[in-house]
Amino acid sequence: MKKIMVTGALGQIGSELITKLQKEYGENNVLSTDIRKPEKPVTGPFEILDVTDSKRMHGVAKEFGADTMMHMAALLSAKAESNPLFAWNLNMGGLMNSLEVSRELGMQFFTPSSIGAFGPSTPKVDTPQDTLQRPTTMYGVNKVAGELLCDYYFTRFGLDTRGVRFPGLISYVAQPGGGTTDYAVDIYYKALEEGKYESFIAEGTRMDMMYMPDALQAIVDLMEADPAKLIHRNAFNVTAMSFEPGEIAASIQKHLPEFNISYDVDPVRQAIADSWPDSIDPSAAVAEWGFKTTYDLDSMTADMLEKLRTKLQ
Ligand code: AKB
Repeated sequence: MKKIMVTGALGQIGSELITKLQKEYGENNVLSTDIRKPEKPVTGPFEILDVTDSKRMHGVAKEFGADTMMHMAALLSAKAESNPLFAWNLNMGGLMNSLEVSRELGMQFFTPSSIGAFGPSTPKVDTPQDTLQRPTTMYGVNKVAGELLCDYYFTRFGLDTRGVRFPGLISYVAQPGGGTTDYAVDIYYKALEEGKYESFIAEGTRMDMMYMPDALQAIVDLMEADPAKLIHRNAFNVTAMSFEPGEIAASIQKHLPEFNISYDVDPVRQAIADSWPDSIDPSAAVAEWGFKTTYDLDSMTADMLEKLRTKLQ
């Protein structure tokens, strides 16, 4: 049975990932770590950990007997743009430490990259797995450097590194913080709470998205995949859908006909979105480890609204 250590366990992905991993591998085999104290008790073991503290990271991983590292702690795109130096130190320092600790302790390793690793000169539609990557954001620079570092640790040290390029992730459990795709989560809350939403992303701006259950399954499937079949190891394009704000609004209107969307575009987040692909091609992930999704826009909307209704009661 795996013994998995998760950094950033209280974040948007981390908080659902630990529940999924506990179901798959057992509650006591998943160690949650985060720089923050949990607001409510978490199930399973938990340790406070600042990922820039490599000594403590090593100690915590060793004491737990971890054989797998899932490094999720990172600053997202919009936040990184407002504090680029801090983003570099956290995103790159945290990644370097978690790779090093994994190398020292012989662990399997996962970290997510992002559609943010692409830039304005990348082909915008059906963005291929292997293509031009000249991002114009600090987050994107971090993600490209991170993809290369993970490849380096595999080829140089034989570390079993694996990873995906996530699109915007949508979930009802934990809110994202500081991302460009966050509008696609906010919109569901506001639809139920206020019946309207003012989007900071302009009409017509397409980005890739995925519902959280599909994202979590993708992590488990990639980590369990036969290494002999992996031509790529890190930074697999994965996506479930591509839409623009008007289309998600229309999907919500099928359940809440009175709902309406208006626009007050944030220039910083819009510029980031404009530099990212409209849609990426996940065929390498499909071919090499059987990547698949179960939710499209309408089935995700139905589930989000149902789950959020209960949550907001
Ligand atoms: C963000 O918007 O920064 C993230 C991402 C696509 O990596 N959700």
